[in-house]
Amino acid sequence: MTVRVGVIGTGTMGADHVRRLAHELSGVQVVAVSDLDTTRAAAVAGEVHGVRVHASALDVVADELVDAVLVASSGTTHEEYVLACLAARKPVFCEKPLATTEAACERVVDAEVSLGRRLVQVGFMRRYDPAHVNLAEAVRGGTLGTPLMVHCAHRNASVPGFFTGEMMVSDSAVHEIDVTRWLLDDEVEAVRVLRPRRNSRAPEGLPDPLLLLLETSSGVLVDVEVSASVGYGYDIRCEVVGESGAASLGTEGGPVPRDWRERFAAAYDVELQAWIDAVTAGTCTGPSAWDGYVATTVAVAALRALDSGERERVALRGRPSLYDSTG
Ligand code: ISE
Repeated sequence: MTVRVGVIGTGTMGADHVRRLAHELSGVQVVAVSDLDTTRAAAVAGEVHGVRVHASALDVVADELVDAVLVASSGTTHEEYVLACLAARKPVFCEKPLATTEAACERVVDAEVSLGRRLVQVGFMRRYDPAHVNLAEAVRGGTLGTPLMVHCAHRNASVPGFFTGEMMVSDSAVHEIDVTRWLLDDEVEAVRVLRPRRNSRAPEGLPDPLLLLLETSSGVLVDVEVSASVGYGYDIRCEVVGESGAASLGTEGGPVPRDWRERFAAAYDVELQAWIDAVTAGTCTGPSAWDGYVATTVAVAALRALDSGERERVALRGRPSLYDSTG
């Protein structure tokens, strides 16, 4: 079977995913795209044989030739498009964040729960990155002993003009929030955000860098440096310190990639192939709408902490049984 995919949003990530689906992966065909910028959508469609350009995202969802949808539009539009996919009973891969508010994420979770089966996979690609997978195996294998602390760095060489302080948390640190939960099989209970001296290379008004301190339910402390203007490249680090050992991604000291597309190219391939294979098999695996809801809830608490300068608690609702097995 070939899964016929419609892609909503043909900006940087969407265009990258169209090329990946069309040229790198198997069992899949891109058949439709849409973007607010129709010229951009037409340009991306023109690179692949047989892709229709729709005037609106909802037309992609409704297209009877589309079996499954990939949402890569801006975060504030995700809720509407994912809900439309659920209403149409179509599997949907949604780039992170699932949605930008807790309430929006909850509406997606509620809609999926009322269908009684998972259809949503969220794009937390680090769970598929070989270096992160090795680190997770080291943690789960027990050789490090009980985890005590995690040290993370998330450094961007530079960010586009529209990048805001809020995005430092909801677009960038949200990856470390998800990685923390996944690596440790633990939840974040509270968060603080500190502001070191500002990087003089940072765009006007951007609180860059930031230091997040996450506290998990079992008492692990996770520090996350988020930098937006380091200049030298895209540098992602993570070290888990346990009672009897420490392990890291093992990428430190190697060549520094330009950006996340280069750093996580292999992860995106594995992630989207896993999605296609699951759609083909009639299942849904990987990071769920629940994972998307939790990550956004922690990110929102971090934004409160950025504003208040205080320790902010994370309040999660009860997890529906649909999400009992983790991705
Ligand atoms: C971007 O939106 C991403 O998702 C990248 O993975 C992240 O590293 C970057 O900081 C974000 O802006």
